[in-house]
Amino acid sequence: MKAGFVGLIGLPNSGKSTFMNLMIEEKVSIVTPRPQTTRRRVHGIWSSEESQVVFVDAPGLVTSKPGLFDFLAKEAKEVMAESDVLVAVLSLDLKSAEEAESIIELIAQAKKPWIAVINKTDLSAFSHRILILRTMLLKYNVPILTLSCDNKDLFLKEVRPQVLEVLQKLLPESPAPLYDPELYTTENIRDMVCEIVREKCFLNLKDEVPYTIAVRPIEFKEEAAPMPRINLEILVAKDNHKGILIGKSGQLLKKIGQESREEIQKIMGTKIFLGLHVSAREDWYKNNRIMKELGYHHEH
Ligand SMILES: Nc1nc2c(ncn2[C@@H]2O[C@H](COP(=O)(O)OP(=O)(O)OP(=O)(O)O)[C@@H](O)[C@H]2O)c(=O)[nH]1
Ligand SMILES: [Mg+2]
Repeated sequence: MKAGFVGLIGLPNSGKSTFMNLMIEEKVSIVTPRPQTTRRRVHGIWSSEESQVVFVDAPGLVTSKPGLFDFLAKEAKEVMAESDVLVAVLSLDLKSAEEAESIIELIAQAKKPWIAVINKTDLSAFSHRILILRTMLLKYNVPILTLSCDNKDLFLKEVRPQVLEVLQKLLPESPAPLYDPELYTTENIRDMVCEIVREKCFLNLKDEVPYTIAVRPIEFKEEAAPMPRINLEILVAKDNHKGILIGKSGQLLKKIGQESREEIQKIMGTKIFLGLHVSAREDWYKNNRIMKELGYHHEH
């Protein structure tokens, strides 16, 4: 059989997480309209009798800056190093052609089999860019798929089979699947729950506040009666962000809590108790201990 890791590499906001979720037909990676949503690599698994594709969703590539951004850049590069096949996720709403070119060059330099995905083709105002990107890719002689993640039904019916066919040709031979074919992710439930809350924070906030939000468990009792008991801490990096997140008479935090609970209940298949506690830790992303606790940490 064929099995391997397929790393999704691209600029922030190009649609990597949306693409992975659609490929495996499960929501594993959080998606928001903001760049730099994904912070850690997330595995999404697609299995059949003959093959297993382990998608590795990575943070968008950003120029290295200290702290959190430095972690994101390293994380994306590690994903490139560890993958068997790479997918360059390019989107039509990119800021400049140079940005796309630098991603393509970086991927080509990795000397691994790769394909290019040109995403967001539904944005018709940018249709002319399809040709620009195709021309840019010509010299690499790699498969190019133009697609949109906007129409789920069409994606599942037409796009997904094409992507899988192309990827299966590039995957290495393997004596057995890499993971239990029943699994669709290697993420654990705690991490998924924290990510859902971070997504709802991002979706409900404006300005720069959400970039510096992190969520971690305080209490996670799946066996509690009468229902699982989950208390989470939402870390903000500035004291004044706390009030913004909580909102007037707690309305915003309540809304974030309700939206999160609904989604968590769906994936856990049971009603839950969810408590959210906001605390300010000045510039937590510069604090190695907190970064490590949050899993934003590299061994080397
Ligand atoms: N119009 C349109 N929007 C899309 C498409 N694919 C993704 N999006 C939107 O683009 C935004 C970013 O999507 P994500 O999947 O979070 O992008 P990402 O590449 O994972 O971003 P980072 O995690 O920040 O690197 C979201 O608002 C998506 O709904 C598409 O094909 N068309
Ligand atoms: Mg993402």
